[in-house]
Amino acid sequence: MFSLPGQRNIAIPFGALLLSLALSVSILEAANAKGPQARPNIVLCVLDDMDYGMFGFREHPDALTPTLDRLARKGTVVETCYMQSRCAPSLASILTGRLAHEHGRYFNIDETGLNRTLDSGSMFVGKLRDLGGYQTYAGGKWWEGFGTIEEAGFDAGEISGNNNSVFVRVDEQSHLFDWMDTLESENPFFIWWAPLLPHLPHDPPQRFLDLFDKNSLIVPDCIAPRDREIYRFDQQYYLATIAWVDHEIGRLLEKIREIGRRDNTLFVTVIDNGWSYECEASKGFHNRAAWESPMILTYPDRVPMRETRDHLARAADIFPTLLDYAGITHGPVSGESLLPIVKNPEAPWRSFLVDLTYPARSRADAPFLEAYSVLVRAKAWSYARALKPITSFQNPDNRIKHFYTNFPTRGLGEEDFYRLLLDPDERNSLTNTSDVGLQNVLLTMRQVASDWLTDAGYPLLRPSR
Ligand SMILES: [Ca+2]
Repeated sequence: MFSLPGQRNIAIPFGALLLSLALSVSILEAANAKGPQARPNIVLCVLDDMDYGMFGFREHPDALTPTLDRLARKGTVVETCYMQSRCAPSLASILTGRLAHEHGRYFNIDETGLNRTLDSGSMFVGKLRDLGGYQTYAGGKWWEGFGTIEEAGFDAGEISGNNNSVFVRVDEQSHLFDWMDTLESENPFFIWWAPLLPHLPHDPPQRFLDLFDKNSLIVPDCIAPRDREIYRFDQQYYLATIAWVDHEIGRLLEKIREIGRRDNTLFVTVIDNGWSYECEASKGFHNRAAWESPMILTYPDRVPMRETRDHLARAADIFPTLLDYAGITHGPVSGESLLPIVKNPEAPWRSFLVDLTYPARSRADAPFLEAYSVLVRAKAWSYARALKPITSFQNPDNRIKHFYTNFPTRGLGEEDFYRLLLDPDERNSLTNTSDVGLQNVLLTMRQVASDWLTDAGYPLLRPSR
């Protein structure tokens, strides 16, 4: 049995846990549904490149997120959802219920053709449309290798590739709202709501900048005196961009109310990957600031209000969760439906998760598929091991670098190990600890990582083109 000091001991044998992951099937909350009218409308809101701490409900000193705070109050917040460290593998895990080494979309920038194109039948959207009678819309970030969004399961949409979208940033959702006015009332709808916000460039309308007094923003101690002024400038624009997307989520909720569908709508919000001006490296690395998001679920009378869950969720859980609420069965995936723990926090659940961090860009001359590192996350602990030398020279166009943080470097085999209750920002690695208890935890994490790599068949051969 896998258990670690300082965390709730969930009695799931490791083998049984893997078996349950492999055989995950929908619990069919809505199994008694008599027809498509009984299924909930679903909105999946995917924020792009946001700091997982910059919410009012997380008591960030300066963030203004009244809409998201209201959603958190009116629903359940799963506090720790591990996504991926970059957009492409994260979005594909959301869509397929699989991890990156299973779905094959590893890289944001793929000039060598190593990313696989997702099979349209592997994504939940088509199941909602074809099996659940959903009317489906894709807004914003969609770059999953498809020629058309119809093949992926959408009826309509306004999408972008890897560039600034019109959706929300420019059109204030007018295309989506016009589509919502045409919805058939007898059938549910699904909206993939993924504007490129609060992604760079941070160029919000002036009225959102005016919400913040640059000179009164809190500056973390880690910011050097010479950098404090530029930090305040950048942070004001980032905060204002977050306030902008929060405002647009509020407009979407108002539109759902206007068409009379709010009471039967499941609204799920996550971040695709981290991004921060603060003290830690984020996007692209194997730390919490890169991988972690809260997940906010609201569904009047169906998801508990003002509750939190400390269970470890992951991006791949979204696929079975949404289909579970929709009452649609599916084949085995690696994610697990969150519905049981949303209903009952005592329900059995995973006690750790493992994944790989990939570079931003594929490399033609690599004999194997490259991964920077393997990571293991338990409630109270995090661990990572470099699977290749990580240098600041890799992927120079996409390393995380701003005035404070360069992309971190690690030697081959170098480990990070943090006790999160005492060190939530992962600053003091305990890999050389002399404490026997901590050494035992480290040995366990190390073994979990090694066993997972063996099971996954690492090193992963390059897929054939
Ligand atoms: Ca992103």
